[in-house]
Amino acid sequence: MSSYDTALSADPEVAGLIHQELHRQQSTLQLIASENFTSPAVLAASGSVLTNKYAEGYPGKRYYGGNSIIDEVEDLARDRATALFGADHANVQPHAGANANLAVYQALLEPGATVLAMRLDHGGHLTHGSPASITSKVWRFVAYGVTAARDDPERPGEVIDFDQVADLAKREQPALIVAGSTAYARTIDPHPFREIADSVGALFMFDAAHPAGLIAGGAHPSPVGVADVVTMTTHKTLRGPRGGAILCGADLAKKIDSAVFPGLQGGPLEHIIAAKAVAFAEAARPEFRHYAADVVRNAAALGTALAAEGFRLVSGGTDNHMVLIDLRTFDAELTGKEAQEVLDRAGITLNRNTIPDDPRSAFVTSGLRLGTAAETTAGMGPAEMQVIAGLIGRTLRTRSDEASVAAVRSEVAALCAGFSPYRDLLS
Ligand code: DSN
Repeated sequence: MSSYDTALSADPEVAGLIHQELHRQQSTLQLIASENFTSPAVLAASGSVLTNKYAEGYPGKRYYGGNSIIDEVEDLARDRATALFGADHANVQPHAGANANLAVYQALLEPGATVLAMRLDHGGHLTHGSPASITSKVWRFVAYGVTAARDDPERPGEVIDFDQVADLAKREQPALIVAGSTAYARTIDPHPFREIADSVGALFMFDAAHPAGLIAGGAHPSPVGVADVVTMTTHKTLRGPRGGAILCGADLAKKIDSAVFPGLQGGPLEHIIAAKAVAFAEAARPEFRHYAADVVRNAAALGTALAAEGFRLVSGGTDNHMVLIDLRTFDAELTGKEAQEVLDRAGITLNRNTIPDDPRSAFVTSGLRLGTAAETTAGMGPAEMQVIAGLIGRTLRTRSDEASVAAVRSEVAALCAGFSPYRDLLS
């Protein structure tokens, strides 16, 4: 029995659930684009005694005693983050990417200020001004989107419409322009955003929640030094614990720090900050560069294989860790909701997603979003991506036949058995 199991045996109910989830993660395919498998070192730091400590404030300026070691932990995380990304300043306290974004808005904007950000149904995030988010109640968001889809394999469209960004910026005079997305399979070049922001005197925030690991690993261009502020999550392609971080120049450091604490959050999660430090160090290693390149290569292979199954790739392909597919070319009747549910029964975990100008609601959708960050960590390569695309096609073609879906589930389990990121935790 591992020490992990020994400790958990004190609560068999929770232990049982954790084991069930561990088994699910290991025996089914994890293709949610925002998920990954952290290293055992990240898991260990997340489950450490650092969770016991109250540390409101920042290193050297805490409201509670006993923080000399905690200060070293947080300094280490900040130093590793700034070294990894080449930034002047890092705030590693945001509990999530959403908190990081809110803190930046709070630091840089007066209530009611205008912000230009990506449309939710074209790939933007809830905190980019969704009517359901507090962001839209405090600030005035104006949305830009992607260009129309084109029937031209050379220029398929559905890429960020920079003409529209420039026109809206000129007309609306935003205080802040936000780049970044949760469902956009192409590289986001920060430079055109910078030029447009400068042309209207706006600040520029790059939300790198999804590509942070690809940026750290050199597979995508870095917005650090181009944008005024970069926000990110630490748990997606960056492969750290669930959480967020903010990078900025020395000029904005004080404003950003004050906006995170005391502006938005209370006591920082120092166990998670330690785990972020572990992840930043892991991402600085040469092997992480290979990992980032492999994630992109696997997404390209998955996209090509899915297109061969009859799915339309939104924007015609992918440059990053995700593939966004339009189900309607495969089967006009099939919704994202139904596809997600039947694929779940087949052991293929992914999420339904709206596609640009989706005629169906965000709850039903015409698309699926898939990502390769987790299964690349598990060791899968282009050959497995080909197999996965075939299993997805077969499941959806035979979706009314539960025996066929069950057969796929067995094949998925057999495939996953060869790629177990947590073999030691199971033993
Ligand atoms: N839930 C995240 C994602 O899946 O992209 C965004 O918050």
